[in-house]
This record gives sequence, structure tokens and C-alpha cells, in this order.
Amino acid sequence: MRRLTISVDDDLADAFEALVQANGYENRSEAFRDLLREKLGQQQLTEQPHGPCVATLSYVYDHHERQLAMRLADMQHHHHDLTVSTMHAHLDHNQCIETLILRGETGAVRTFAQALMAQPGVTHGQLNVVPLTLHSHH
Ligand code: NI
Repeated sequence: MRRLTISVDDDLADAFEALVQANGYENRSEAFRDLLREKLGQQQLTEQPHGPCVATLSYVYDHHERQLAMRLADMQHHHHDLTVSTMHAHLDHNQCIETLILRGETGAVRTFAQALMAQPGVTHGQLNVVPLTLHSHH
């Protein structure tokens, strides 16, 4: 661990302090580390769009929609190399939520996630991609 001393404008310092408070960080260092990791992760995904990643994909769907549940399961089987796990919860009489952990080449993961989210009856789809090589020192 190294200590960094940085100087920022008053306005920026106030905004940072507000962000720390609003997001419930215990200290500024953890808030700054998260901002930096997010930026580095984005940069890595831009520079190496085909590197390895892990990702979570969540979406809501209506299991009464014709064939949809089966189609989603079929797609996951077809991409079993990318699908690490699937968690399913029944929200009410009609609605289900699924969260998938995906792992693989970033482009392939994105394409697969997009195909799932694009299915008619699938809503609120959201993909969070985490580049893997950031953690190569482990
Ligand atoms: Ni269900």
C-alpha cells in the first residue's frame, strides 16, 4: 500500500466529499479506489475489447410468455462455455428474475448477453462486465 497526496480545486473537493457521503463510504480512500478501479476497468475494456472477463447479467421476464422460459434455458445450454451459473427467483405469479454469472471473451459475453436481453418478454436487462486481467497480480 502506498500513500498518494493529491491536490484538487475546492469545488471538486466538495463534490468528492458529497459523493463519499451519498454512497456511504467509510473513508475517502475507499471512494477514490473505487473511482480509479472503475476508470481503469473501462479503459481496459476499451483498449482490450476481446480480453477475458467475468460478468453478471440480470433481467426480468414473464414465464407465461410463450416458450420464453424454455428458449432462455436453451440459449444458456448452447452457451454453457460462457454460463457459469444462473440464479432464478419467482417474483410473483407471472414474473421471474434471473441473474447469470458469465465468463469468457468479452465480445462473446456481450453478444450472448445482448441476445438474451433482446428476447421478446425479457425486460430490465443489465450487464456488468469486469475485465479479468486487472487482477492478474493475484
Ligand atoms: Ni420463476
